[in-house]
Amino acid sequence: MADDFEIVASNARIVLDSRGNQTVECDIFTPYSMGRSSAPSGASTGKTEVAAFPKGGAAASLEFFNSKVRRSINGFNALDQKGFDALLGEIDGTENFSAMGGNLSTVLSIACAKAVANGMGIPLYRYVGGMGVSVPDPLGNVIGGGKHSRNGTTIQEFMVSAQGKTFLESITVNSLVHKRIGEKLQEKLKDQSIGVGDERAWTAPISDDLAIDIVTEAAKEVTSESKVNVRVGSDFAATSFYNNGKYVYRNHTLSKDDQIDFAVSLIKDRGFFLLEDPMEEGDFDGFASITESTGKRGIIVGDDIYTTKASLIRKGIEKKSSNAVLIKVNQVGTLTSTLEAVEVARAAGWKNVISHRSGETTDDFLAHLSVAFRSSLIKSGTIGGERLAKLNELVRIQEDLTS
Ligand code: 2PG
Ligand code: MG
Repeated sequence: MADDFEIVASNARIVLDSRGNQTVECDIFTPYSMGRSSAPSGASTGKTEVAAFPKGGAAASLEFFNSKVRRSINGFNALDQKGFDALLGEIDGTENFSAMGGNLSTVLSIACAKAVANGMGIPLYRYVGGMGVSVPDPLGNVIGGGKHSRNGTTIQEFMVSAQGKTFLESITVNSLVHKRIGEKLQEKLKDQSIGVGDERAWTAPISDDLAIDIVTEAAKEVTSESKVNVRVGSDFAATSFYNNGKYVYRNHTLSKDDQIDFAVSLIKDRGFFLLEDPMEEGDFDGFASITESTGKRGIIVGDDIYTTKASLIRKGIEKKSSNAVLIKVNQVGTLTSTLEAVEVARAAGWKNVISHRSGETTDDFLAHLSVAFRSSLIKSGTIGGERLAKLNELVRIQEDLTS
């Protein structure tokens, strides 16, 4: 059996992501199968996440692959995913994949798993997740700004999550809300410019308060028209506007305590169901205050604060900083480390929310991992080919699981 899954060849190349930036793609071959994966990249990155590329960018990663990786992984048994991921760490030789870059380690790790799943003739979600799998709800970005656009809200993302009977119904309703918001912005701003950001959320030079009004209004209207409940959430990406102990918004500035009150009020007074990174990434205690005050009413998700690292998630569990974790494979660089993060969170009773990056490719591995990890939600935009690559694959996976 092992021989059937021996790595007999591998290949890497540079391709473009949805922002038009270079990224890496990799193919791994076993005697009877192939796995291919390409890597996304973030713009609002956490301080502790592995860097996507070494100095020199995607070209330096490719050079590293050709000189150091290709020969070293030849002959390795791809069935041993843990061993393969450990080998990648050894070849890299640094603590955090800074020699090859987290994007190269990620695509090698995922391509290895895909090669095995393809060789076994089973979907990736089944190979990684076994029998206990489930389809998440979609979480789609509808209005945004921060580091994902040039002239949008201070808060990075306002998101919606419809609870349809099927995944298809949910993403259809999410996209109806996206459309409705576009109409509302047009109406309000008349001839001022409206655009879309990196994740295809609307961007406009409006205050965060106005964005909150528009998104909650649109969600309410679409809920009553479609009879599908639409929930509203937000990724503050608060580190990106934290300066000298203060949270600096477009038109005003908040102290740490005021920021906590503002975040809590979104859940308690404005009906938000989810907040991601409401405080800057080092503030485990500020996160904990929000989580305590909102209790069971809110999903408080940590992204930049944990960067998918089991050790930081453990710290968050100890401090009761949140009740959910955002999962991004290329923040840690391997499938094995990502699985560890998911397991640590699950053991504490936390939810996991799997996430795209702002710069995406059309690789759909995220859809499969969301099912394998039994994620509560998958954050992957509402429209746009690179986002729909994941969402439409989940329509197919649900069909597969229910037929
Ligand atoms: C985030 C992500 C995805 P980026 O902050 O959650 O929306 O952004 O990929 O730029 O880190
Ligand atoms: Mg985030």
